Amino acid sequence: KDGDDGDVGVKLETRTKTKRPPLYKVLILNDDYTPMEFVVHVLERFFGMTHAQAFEIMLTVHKKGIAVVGVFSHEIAETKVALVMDFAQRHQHPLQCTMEKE
Ligand code: TYC
Repeated sequence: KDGDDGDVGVKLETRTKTKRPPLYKVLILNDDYTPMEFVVHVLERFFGMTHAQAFEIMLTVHKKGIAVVGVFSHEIAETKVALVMDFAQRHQHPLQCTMEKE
């Protein structure tokens, strides 16, 4: 006897946990040269903020040095960063925008 009775086990449970894709924070950094109005415009234009929201976040960045302006999938975050960096560069402002895994 080898202890193998030939019973074929049947898996009764299946995975119910669905893996969600990681999210990324998009951050705006302070600098000494980019005009406040330009940053407010960027936040309205690329992040759908109202003027009041945009002004508040801009002031937070101005005072604290950095702030999260949105949380997105990798592809959307990458696109936002590229659009903001391109827009700032075209207007010759040193504004920096980056992303980081949440
Ligand atoms: N510090 C800039 C100024 O005094 C304003 C500013 C705010 C720049 C936020 C960048 O992400 C920024 N003109």
